[in-house]
Amino acid sequence: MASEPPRHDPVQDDPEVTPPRHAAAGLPGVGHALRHAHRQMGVRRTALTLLRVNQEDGFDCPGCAWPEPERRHTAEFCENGAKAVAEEATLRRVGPAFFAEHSVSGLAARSGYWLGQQGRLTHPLHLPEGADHYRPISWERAFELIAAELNALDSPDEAVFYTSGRTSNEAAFLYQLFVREFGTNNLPDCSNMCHESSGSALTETLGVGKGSVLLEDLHRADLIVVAGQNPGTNHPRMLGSLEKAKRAGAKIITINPLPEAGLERFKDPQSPRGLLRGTALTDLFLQIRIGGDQALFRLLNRLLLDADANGTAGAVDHEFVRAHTHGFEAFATAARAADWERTLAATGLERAAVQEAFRMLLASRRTVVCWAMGLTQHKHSVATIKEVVNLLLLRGAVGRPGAGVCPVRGHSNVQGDRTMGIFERPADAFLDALAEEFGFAPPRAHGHDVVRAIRALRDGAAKVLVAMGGNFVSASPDTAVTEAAVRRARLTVHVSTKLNRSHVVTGAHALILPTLGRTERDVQAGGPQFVTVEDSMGVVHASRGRLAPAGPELLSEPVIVCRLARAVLGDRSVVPWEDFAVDYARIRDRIARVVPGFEDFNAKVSRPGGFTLPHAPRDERRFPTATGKANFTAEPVTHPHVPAGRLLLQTLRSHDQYNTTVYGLDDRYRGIRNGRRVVLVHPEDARALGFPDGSHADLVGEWRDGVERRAPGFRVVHYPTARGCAAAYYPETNVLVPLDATADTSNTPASKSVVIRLEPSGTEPAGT
Ligand SMILES: Nc1nc2c(c(=O)[nH]1)N[C@H]1C(S)=C(S)[C@@H](COP(=O)(O)OP(=O)(O)OC[C@H]3O[C@@H](n4cnc5c(=O)[nH]c(N)nc54)[C@H](O)[C@@H]3O)O[C@H]1N2
Ligand SMILES: Nc1nc2c(c(=O)[nH]1)N[C@H]1C(S)=C(S)[C@@H](COP(=O)(O)OP(=O)(O)OC[C@H]3O[C@@H](n4cnc5c(=O)[nH]c(N)nc54)[C@H](O)[C@@H]3O)O[C@H]1N2
Ligand SMILES: [Mo]
Repeated sequence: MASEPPRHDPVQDDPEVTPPRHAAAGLPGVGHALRHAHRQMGVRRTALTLLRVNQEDGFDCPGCAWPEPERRHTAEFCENGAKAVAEEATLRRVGPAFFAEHSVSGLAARSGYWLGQQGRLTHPLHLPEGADHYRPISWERAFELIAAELNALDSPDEAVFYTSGRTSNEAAFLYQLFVREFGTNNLPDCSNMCHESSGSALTETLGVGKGSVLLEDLHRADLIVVAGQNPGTNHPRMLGSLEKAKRAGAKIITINPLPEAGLERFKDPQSPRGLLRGTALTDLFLQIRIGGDQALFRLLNRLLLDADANGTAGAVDHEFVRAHTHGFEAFATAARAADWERTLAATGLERAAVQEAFRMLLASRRTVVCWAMGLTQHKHSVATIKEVVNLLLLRGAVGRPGAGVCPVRGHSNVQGDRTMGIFERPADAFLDALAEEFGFAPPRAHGHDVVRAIRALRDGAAKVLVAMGGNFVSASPDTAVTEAAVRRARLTVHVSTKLNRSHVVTGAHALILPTLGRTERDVQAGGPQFVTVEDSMGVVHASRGRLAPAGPELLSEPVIVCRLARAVLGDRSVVPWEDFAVDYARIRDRIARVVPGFEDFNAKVSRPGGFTLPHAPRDERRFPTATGKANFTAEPVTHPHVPAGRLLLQTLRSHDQYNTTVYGLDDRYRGIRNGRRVVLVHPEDARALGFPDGSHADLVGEWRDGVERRAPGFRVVHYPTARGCAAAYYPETNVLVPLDATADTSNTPASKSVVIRLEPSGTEPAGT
């Protein structure tokens, strides 16, 4: 039997701390996953559900976007994938009785963990203006209310339409179609806070904003660099790929301010040999200072250029540089001039370690660089990723088997959503294709990304927020500012599976529209439906849910969009919404005619394993950039400035959460149990600041606007992070990330480089 949700809300948690682990997964991981799943869905449902994850006739794991291997295990999932599935397939429910009992103001005082643990949403709900309780509402009436608000706006640009990254290709395509026919490009998405910096950097330099490697490239690489990523927690199946590459002879360099257990040693629960001994993964660990990666890659590039000048054959792939690149001279001049001492200081590394990395690079013909949020969430993230590209271009390591760029995506369909047109700055070619296919004129002016959407809500320029999934209020930066901005809205609407804080911090009135998850059967008038997703490597495949829906009232995301669009647009729409809701193959036929690479979509996706989207740099060394070549760039090297006595805080994930969804209060690999309000600080820094291990501190943000941002009551944990750095979990620390502290070009919140000071908990801030 599945157990009840927690009665007590551990808002005031009490962390226990033991030393960090040095290996990931193995039997303990499987045990944890099963215990968690049993709690949420009981033994029988657990067995039925987990066997369907990532199978060819099953559903795509809602955990992460790491691709499935060609030869799949019967259990092609991982501990954290199992937790993500259990979270959705839980037997717990929150229906009308729950909302009659709990007021919205009462729920707003609960933790996000408690809210999420209550179970699946089962009924459409309305919070009327001035009321403090959600009430059940019919779907029809809900759509009428949204239509009335949207149609009363002075301009379509006064509405904002957010998307999180679990939405299927079919739902995403319809959603952007509706939003554009309504008349705006205000389509912010979670990608704006995630890999936008990767997209910006790769589009400018390589012409395609996606990764250029397939799984087999990784398995064939000589050298894999894993920078700013914690796959043991966030992409556990990637460890299996790294292990496979290792066994074929690959070396691995890890660049991270934290020694992450998963990258040290991996015990594969799917192989008896791996379970016992495990595989040491990292050959060279570079414990970088937060934000020091651009400097490190600049030094490596300088070493390669110096070696080339000294006649080391093969240091620079001149043939590739000549044939395929642009801007080499300007870049080389800047890189040769890199000042060793100053640049090295930004990395916090020893010179010998950088030289060792350089020797490993030189020995590798096929190099892949993988990265995630540790590279994308800084002010200089785009410049950092461009420096990574410079290195790979020097080595001719793009469009060569076993080599390339590998931004590792987060949400399971975040890449697909963007391919489907969820983008506030759509390309003209995409809009032309939409216009041609459907016969209306899409708006051309660019829309709001997440940060600009928050400003528009704050300033009263946006009045309606519609969210297709996600948890806008908790995922966004500057919690106090964001919550106040959202509360100014006329109407907030969330299409959701689980209760979260965005349902209780609302506009004047609010709607919750409950939807099917990936694991659930989706039957429409045209028969059983499946949807499609695109993984981190551009492979598109089908996903079929098998479980009975969490309640009879639920509608699928595509149907919600179709009915919403009809209610809002009425006869003025030229799109056959009702047809699309009958059979999703009809949506795919339209996608096939609008989105390049999807020709013959329905036929291709019915093949086992799906199909791989074309990628010009990978497939033909063709670079669709402004210059028609792969672009070297020469950005000035910078790093975050940290005044004396201050720390640079990164806000990251524990092992027991999925973004704002908290599964539990443990972070097993880091040795933290039963609590989330911890701040990890190097022992010497902590002592110098007067904080012994186990003492309590408020984290106080320091930003040029002088506004005090405070996250109170964190247990100080002495931890082997890089000097001058600190780490604490998101979303508890989002209150510290200023709305205006964003990455250049991509506008991604700089949530991995927040300057803070520690103050003893409970004391008044100076001057008050
Ligand atoms: N179980 C689980 N899986 C997930 C998620 C989840 O929350 N839970 N989230 C999903 C999503 S949306 C995403 S985007 C991904 C996120 O996957 P990750 O990017 O792995 O997530 P974070 O926890 O933010 O970890 C960032 C890593 O970068 C390191 N880092 C921080 N700053 C720097 C820096 O300046 N330089 C370098 N080199 N490293 C740095 C941190 O120490 C940490 O190891 O995971 C996806 N998968
Ligand atoms: N400080 C800080 N802030 C960050 C980050 C960080 O590292 N540090 N990371 C950023 C990143 S990388 C990301 S991607 C964002 C994440 O931002 P979001 O994607 O907005 O947040 P999630 O927590 O993933 O959203 C969880 C909610 O999605 C809903 N949901 C789950 N499955 C489905 C589904 O199938 N359909 C629908 N309609 N709803 C569903 C549930 O109601 C659940 O409560 O946060 C960003 N914010
Ligand atoms: Mo993400």
